[in-house]
Amino acid sequence: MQAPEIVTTRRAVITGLASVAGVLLAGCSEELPPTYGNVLRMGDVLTYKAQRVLLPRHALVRQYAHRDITSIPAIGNTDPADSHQETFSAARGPDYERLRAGGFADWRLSIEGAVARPGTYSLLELQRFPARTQITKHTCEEGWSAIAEWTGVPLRTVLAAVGTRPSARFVNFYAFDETADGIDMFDALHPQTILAYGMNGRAVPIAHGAPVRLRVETQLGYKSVKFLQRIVVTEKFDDLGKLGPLQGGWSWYAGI
Ligand SMILES: Nc1nc2c(c(=O)[nH]1)N[C@H]1C(S)=C(S)[C@@H](COP(=O)(O)O)O[C@H]1N2
Ligand SMILES: [Mo]
Repeated sequence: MQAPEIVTTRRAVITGLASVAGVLLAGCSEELPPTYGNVLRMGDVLTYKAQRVLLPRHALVRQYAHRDITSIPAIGNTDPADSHQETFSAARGPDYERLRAGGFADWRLSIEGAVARPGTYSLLELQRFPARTQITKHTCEEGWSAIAEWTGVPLRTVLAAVGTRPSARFVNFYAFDETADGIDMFDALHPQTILAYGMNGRAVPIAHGAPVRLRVETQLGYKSVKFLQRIVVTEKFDDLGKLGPLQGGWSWYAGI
């Protein structure tokens, strides 16, 4: 019985935050992601409401200067419309091709699930939110790293706009290729977790995830899903089946 112990440990750490204790989930072992957490993984069991209280606890990852920017390879899928690529989606690849041909004017990011106001956002609508620009190091699980500048809207701004339900615990991201991945509320509300539409001062290039990609600066590269199509907020853990990392042998939590 590992889960109750985890909950006890985490509860001890946040002693004094009575309002947080009230929204801790108890006895939810089958809903926990398969990471054998320590206190840093408290996002796995804490709800949106609890994370709002804990927001000041977020430590920022290192940010770099313009002179530190390096070249960055395009890795994994580099064009969701290309049927020869390993993660090509017959269902969504042709949609991507059509949207790209129109300069992504018709692209809409759908945000649904445990939110009060599910809906869709155009690129322009995302760009109307206050933007954040950060120069960060991308670390790929294959062993390389690179520094680039990313501009976008903090995910937490968008989550606030759609009205994430207090009980929500995870945010899952679906791409135009056969890729999906998820993060807990702790990383979703991290100030450096952004929906990026700009890279090194220009629009995100196709190979790097156009028109909008996720940047999760606290985790390894594969969690930063490119070519975003849909975001689903959930109360329960979802391994995302064959689209997700686990069935391919990767960790769900890939903290750096
Ligand atoms: N949709 C999608 N997102 C993805 C991938 C992918 O193949 N498809 N590859 C991941 C991996 S393993 C890495 S290292 C980064 C690479 O981002 P880059 O191409 O901008 O360097 O994107 C991640 N996001
Ligand atoms: Mo990667």
